[in-house]
Amino acid sequence: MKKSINILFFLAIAAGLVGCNNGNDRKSGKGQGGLATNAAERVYVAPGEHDEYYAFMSGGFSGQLSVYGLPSGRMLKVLPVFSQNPENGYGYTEETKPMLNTSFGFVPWDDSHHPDISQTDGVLDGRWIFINGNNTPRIARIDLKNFATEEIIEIPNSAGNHSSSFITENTEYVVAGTRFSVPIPQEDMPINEYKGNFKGSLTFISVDQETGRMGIKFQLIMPGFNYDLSHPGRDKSHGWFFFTTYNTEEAHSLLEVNASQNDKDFIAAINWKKIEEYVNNGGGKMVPANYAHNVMDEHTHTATSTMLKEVLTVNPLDVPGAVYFLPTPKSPHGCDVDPTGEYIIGNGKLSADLTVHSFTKMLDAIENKKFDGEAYGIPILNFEDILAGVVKQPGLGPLHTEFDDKGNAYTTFFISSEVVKWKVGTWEVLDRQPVFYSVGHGMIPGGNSRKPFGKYFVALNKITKDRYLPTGPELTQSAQLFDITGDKMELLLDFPTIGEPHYAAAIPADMIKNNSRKIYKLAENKHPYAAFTNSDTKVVREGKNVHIYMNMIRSHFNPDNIEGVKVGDKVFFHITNLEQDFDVPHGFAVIGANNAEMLIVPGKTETLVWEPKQVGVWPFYCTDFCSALHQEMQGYVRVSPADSDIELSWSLDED
Ligand code: RUQ
Ligand code: CUA
Repeated sequence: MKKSINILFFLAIAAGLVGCNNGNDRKSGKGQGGLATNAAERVYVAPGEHDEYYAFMSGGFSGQLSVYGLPSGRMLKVLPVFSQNPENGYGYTEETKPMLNTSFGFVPWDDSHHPDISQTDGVLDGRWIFINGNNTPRIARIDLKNFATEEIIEIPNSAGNHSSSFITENTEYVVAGTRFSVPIPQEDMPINEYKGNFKGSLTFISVDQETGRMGIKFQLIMPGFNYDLSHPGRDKSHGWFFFTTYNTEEAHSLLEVNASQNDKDFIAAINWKKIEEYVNNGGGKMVPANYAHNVMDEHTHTATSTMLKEVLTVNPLDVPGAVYFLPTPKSPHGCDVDPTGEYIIGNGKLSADLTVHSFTKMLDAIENKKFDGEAYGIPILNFEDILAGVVKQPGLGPLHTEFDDKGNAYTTFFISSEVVKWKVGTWEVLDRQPVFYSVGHGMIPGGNSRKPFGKYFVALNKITKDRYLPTGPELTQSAQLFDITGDKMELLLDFPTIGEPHYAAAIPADMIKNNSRKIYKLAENKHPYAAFTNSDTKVVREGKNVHIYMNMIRSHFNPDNIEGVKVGDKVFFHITNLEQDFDVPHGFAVIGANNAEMLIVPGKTETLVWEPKQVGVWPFYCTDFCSALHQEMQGYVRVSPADSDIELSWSLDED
């Protein structure tokens, strides 16, 4: 019982302090933390004008990624990633279903947390954005030319893929770390044998610079802690990767108490260049595994899923000098590296201060063996010898730190519900602003790269309470936009978000918009069921499978009358959108389909399966208002009894 008292006491104090610190601001949001003057003007993007930044916000439990414009806060698109999306048929069409294949079968949902945009020389380059699936461990790559998920790789030997997906400064690797330690390989064993037996994997996925293709290079098999967040070293610390840990107690029950016993947990510092070299020279152990690698082909518009059967694992003890532990107070959550690469910030959730480690001192401590014991054979560096400084009493419940272009850091505080700006190097607190309410991540465009763009800070809040019109018991979560160009942060705007955004990433619009695809060229369409001309259109029976080769153009389907389908058939509507103009998708829906509609963009072919269950004549139609004659864009399928001998036939205007 005694051990739980400390925690409760801490939380009670925390709650008390919140009350006296911010009581007034928190109620109205219009006190000293209120709105900047002329805020409306500063976020106003006139009709027809474009926003200055794209912001990509994780959807959390929606499993998606949403695209916003900044500073307006206008939502532009939801990009389907790990969850089926009836809005465009992602995860419902035959072409996209393989994207959601895993070793557990078809998994049409996930919990997406941390988007990270690809970089070249430590600067955002706008090629791809990566995001993690937390629940069934996966990493996705979204192409920022197509704004489409093009690849998903499952992570074996992982569970709660949370310290992911962060990339190195030339996008050499995207990294995935396990939150839960588990038996590796998985096996049937008593839970109370966790300690010493469960392990945590940190996975380094290489990225092909031409195609973006991902492949697991190696998995580091670490002690059974929880690996919470991570960030790459950059500039001088390029070649290293840092992961926060909690539950170094290796508790397996009532973690809120049992994983809060140690005064310090660790940041694991991983010299991935050293491990890469070891692996390139034949090091590591190939072990059996089973994980899906799903890739979308740009020309057939079809994803394939391949099950991979082995993965290269590395025991940290086999690569001396590659892994160290940096003691970090009280269950650190965020693990952030400043733009110079010198400072590594551990945001201890239960700590009163923010701890900043020095990379230079870390190297020196390694060199001079300034160790303070070891954990499972991994050296623990001496805390005082690597400490760069402490931000004293900045707030309560620090979660994440982001950086601007002027040497300042911005840390979010969940319990005291505020963002605190402090000076990197002097550790002095420069400003604090309340947020509404309970901020998780914060985001500055480029704020986790060598070149932050500054200008805005976006707070990603968990709770909105009174900020918007009530919508029943479930309220929206929200983002708050601050102008950070002056000495004081100025609140400009609240805007609602989709799902629960954990992290977000933003980039100047110019770095993406000119590259954005307008159409898929029909001439490059290699889909095996594409139908370009009237003579390509047909209906083919293969046993109980009926394949309809159809196309669409304003404002009809070809064919639009089909007979000879029977109850018990499986009907494949393969539809090619013949339009070659920007912004002319057509949709397709058929009565009683057990999936969704599909939205087909110009030049693409997509397939929806329909299993007619009732005899009759059933309509299908275009779901996207595409012309004045959109309502005319329709057709019929005649469905006859299973034993009928009506021949297949198809027509357009009785041809
Ligand atoms: S987390 S709110 Cu999933 Cu990044 Cu800290
Ligand atoms: Cu095509 Cu509406």
